Amino acid sequence: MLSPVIQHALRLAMEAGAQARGTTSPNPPVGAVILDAAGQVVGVGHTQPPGGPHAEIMALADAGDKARGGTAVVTLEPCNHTGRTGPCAQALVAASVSAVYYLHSDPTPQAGGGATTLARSGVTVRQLDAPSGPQDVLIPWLTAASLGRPHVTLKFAQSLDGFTAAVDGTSQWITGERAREYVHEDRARRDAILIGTGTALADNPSLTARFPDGSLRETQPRRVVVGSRDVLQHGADNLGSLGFEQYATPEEALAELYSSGARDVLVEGGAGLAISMLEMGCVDAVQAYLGNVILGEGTGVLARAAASTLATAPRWQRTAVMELGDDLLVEYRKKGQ
Ligand code: AOF
Ligand code: ZN
Repeated sequence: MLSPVIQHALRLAMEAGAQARGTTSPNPPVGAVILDAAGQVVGVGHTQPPGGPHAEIMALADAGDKARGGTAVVTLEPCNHTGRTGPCAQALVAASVSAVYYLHSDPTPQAGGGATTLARSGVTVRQLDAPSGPQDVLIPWLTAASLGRPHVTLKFAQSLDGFTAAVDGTSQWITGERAREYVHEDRARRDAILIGTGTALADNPSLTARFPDGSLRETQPRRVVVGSRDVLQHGADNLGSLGFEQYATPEEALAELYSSGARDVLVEGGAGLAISMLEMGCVDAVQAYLGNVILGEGTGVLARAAASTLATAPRWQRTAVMELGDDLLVEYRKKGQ
């Protein structure tokens, strides 16, 4: 059993990592905590934007001399390489830390192996059990690292009875204010937002992450349109305000996004792009917003069947339920991932 001190430090490290979401790609949003020899928290840090210090370096700087003989608790195995920054494993050894606990192994061939380096230097090293759930913000980066494409979350809003638009085509206000505010908070943490050309033309969205007063949040995702129609010429002019990228197919979009550093992307529809991503097997997580309205008839979330019969339809693993005013956000993850 994990001591309550380490458990508490892990929770703090995960919270620190969560603060870095949306600012670190292609690097992971890692969190680190340093405990002194008596088990007191003396340093906390998270990954800085690419090229900046890693989480351990921030936490060690925060701890200063108090790290000597202490313990580091990190959400990712400390790196073992000199990339844009130096190896964290060496920095922990140099600071005379005597134990390191980490949550996930670093799967990248360049940076992995820090645990072995630490152990060889006489540091006690132990991998912690991963608590799965929304608080584990490294999951998208880990998925992307193992698949060689960005982690994809499919987001949609639907009525209580499962429609994403009413019979007259109105779809914008299925959920209420609190849910919409959360969407913007969530957009700011993603590397990119993807929509199809149909949605770009129908909704003329700006795809920005805003505060309730309409002002822009500090970090903005890349705005991506998938499809070959010229959306600006046909009226999607709100996209023009902050600029956007366009790719002809979902495959091309994911490949280009990954190679240019995106690891965590959100697909916001419409029905055609959503089903394409599902059919490609590229949807890793689903965010279903459930609005407090009943429509009876209307448009479905997906443009065609995703499964023809229930018996063989893949089941998803629920990871979170959130109450947002009168609406719900339910999150699911692909099973076995
Ligand atoms: C850590 N702590 O906080 C992060 C790590 O180019 P660099 O030097 O910034 O290295 C990037 C790689 O380091 C990245 O791909 C991942 O494997 C690891 N990220 N490692 O020890 C951190 N962000
Ligand atoms: Zn590092």
